[in-house]
Amino acid sequence: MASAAVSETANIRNVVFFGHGGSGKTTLVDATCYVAGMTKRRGDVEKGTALTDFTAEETDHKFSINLGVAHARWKGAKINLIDTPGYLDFLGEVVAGVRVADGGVCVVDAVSGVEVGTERTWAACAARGLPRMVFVSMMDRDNASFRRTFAEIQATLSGAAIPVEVPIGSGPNFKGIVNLFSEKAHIYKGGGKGDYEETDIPEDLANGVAECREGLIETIAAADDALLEAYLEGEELDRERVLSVLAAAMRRGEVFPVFCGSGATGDGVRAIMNKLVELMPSPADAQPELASNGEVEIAATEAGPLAALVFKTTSEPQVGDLSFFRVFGGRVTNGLTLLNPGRAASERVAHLGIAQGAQRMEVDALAPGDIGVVAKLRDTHTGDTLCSPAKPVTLDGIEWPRTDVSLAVEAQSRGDEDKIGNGLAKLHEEDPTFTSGYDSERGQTIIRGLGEMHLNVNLERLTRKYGVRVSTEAPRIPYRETITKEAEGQGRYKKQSGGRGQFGDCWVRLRPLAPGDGYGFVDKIKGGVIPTKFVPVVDKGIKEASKKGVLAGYPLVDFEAEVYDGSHHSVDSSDLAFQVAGSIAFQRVAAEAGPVILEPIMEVEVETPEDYMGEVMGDLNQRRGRVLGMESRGRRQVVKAMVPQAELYMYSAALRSLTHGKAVHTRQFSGYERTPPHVAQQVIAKAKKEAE
Ligand SMILES: Nc1nc2c(ncn2[C@@H]2O[C@H](COP(=O)(O)OP(=O)(O)O)[C@@H](O)[C@H]2O)c(=O)[nH]1
Ligand SMILES: [Mg+2]
Repeated sequence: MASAAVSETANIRNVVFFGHGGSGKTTLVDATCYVAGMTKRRGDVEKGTALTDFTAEETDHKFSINLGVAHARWKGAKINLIDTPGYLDFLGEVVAGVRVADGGVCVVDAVSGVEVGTERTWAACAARGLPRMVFVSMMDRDNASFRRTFAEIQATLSGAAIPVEVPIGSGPNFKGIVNLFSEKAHIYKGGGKGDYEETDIPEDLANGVAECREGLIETIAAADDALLEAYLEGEELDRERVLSVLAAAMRRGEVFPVFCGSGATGDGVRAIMNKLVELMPSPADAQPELASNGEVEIAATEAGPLAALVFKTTSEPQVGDLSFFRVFGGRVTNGLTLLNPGRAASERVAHLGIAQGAQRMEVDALAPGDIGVVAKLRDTHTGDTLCSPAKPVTLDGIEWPRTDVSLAVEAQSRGDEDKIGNGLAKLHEEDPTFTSGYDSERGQTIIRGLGEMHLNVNLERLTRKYGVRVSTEAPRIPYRETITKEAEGQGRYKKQSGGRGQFGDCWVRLRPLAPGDGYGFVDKIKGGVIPTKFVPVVDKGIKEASKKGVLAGYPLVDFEAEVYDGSHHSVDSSDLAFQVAGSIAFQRVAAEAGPVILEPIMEVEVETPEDYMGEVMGDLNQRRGRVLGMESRGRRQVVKAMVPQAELYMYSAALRSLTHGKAVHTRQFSGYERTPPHVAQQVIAKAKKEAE
């Protein structure tokens, strides 16, 4: 590893790049490092050479899967660049990146505009109150439109978005921009480094530019009384003063400056880099960090107290385990021993480094607020805090998104089960949004994540890193049974053999309860026909027996059992005999009580562009979905529907191909409903076959 200089807190900017998949984030981050002279050549996502898309899985798939860390030294600052994936299957990576950033750049493609991934990742950033800028990328592409894209940004992301530059031309004629602060034009020279010549504003743009500048200055002035007064008095406003008011307003979430350019050509990259340094807070100016349930304030100073958050763990072949972390307080030096308070583990910091994509440069120390990487921690995982053993503190972890897609997996070769179990557990430590476990009701190992692509990527990792293969199948559906009418009957157990016999006899009435009410028992025995001590045993017998329903062996739920008559034998009656009698009564009576199969129903929300509404609705229909309602969200429609879980297998993949990746869905368990007869017949037939 090469070595690098230590950067001090006031000069650090931690910036997360986020937005819809394919909007140009990775290309922009790569361009930033190239323009700053950090890298010798331009990387290309398509060729697998982009700085932050270097893992085998990313070069295979040709899009970001992991968050990637790089840095650019620019105008005396060290900008830590956190590139995140745009596909919502990997939203966990975005959330992790946002957790350790002090500001964000939302990348929006000037051709496709604001898409669902833009809005979701914007919301993740907004949830933490990060100051944000917007970069309208792909200005060099045919059909690029800054005006249209800006209108969408205002309508869907925030009405407080405001251009700080306006493009000169677009598509193949994208020549430059007008900087609304300096009121100068930047005419690009080409060559990939974003070099430009500063000129006067072209005549034909003068009117439009004046209007935009006025809008910008008015917006900024409105954020500060003194500045507003000076503006209204017609004073010449000092540039530094305007920028500092803008930076403060951004921190309060009142203004979101909008830039434009092309990551592919590097044009426009210098302007946004300048503003990242000028407008984004350093860790010292960022929102205060509270640790240990809000009890300890962590300052981005030497005195700290020392606290660092691990936000990403990777384990690449040949490299081993790497932990990426942000220092929130204190200084981390090479050789230091830290405490992981959550796991009571002591960890030594060896080969402390900073990352440039796949490369690492060794550093002696990381200043408060900086982002670094350390190899081979023993027992520290994503989301953990590292602190000084002398002053243990725990930072707030990362609020991972809810996972709702699952698959069942099975070892392809026997004997691999343990390796698979260990591998899946390791993958969870790297990526907490990926979980797994054995489900005893289903009799399957279930993996869970944010979408099928997320699950498949983790299974690819399992094979690549742990050398085991699994096959996948649909998770078994946890059907239930219930009864639909009242019925009654007898359960009698009598056995006579050699010495003492067995005798139990009960009369039981079963009646349906409301969905979700579970099981109830009523004792209506009179005159001690069943001795008091045996009544709870009858209850137990019924309850145990109901774990296997009478149609297909699924638990039978939502019913009440009333025992109202019976008989006993002074010698032969026993707990066992009455339990068996209860069980027999249940099986007989339940079969008479109109048993039906219930299936789990999910409440599904699909967000899709209007153009695909027809396809989405048709498909939901085929999946036996019941549409509850629709509403519009920007240019998109949100459809709410109840869909049986059995029909949602591989739904996110189906939705992706149906809508070219433009629609997404979420789902949530809603409750159980009766299956239609043809489905019930299939379930029963399948259970019969499996029993044989
Ligand atoms: N013409 C042009 N192509 C771009 C630009 N930015 C990215 N691309 C291309 O668009 C595709 C997606 O870019 P990428 O950086 O991977 O997007 P991400 O998913 O947001 O990281 C790649 O093929 C890039 O080469 C741009 O500003 N102009
Ligand atoms: Mg990317």
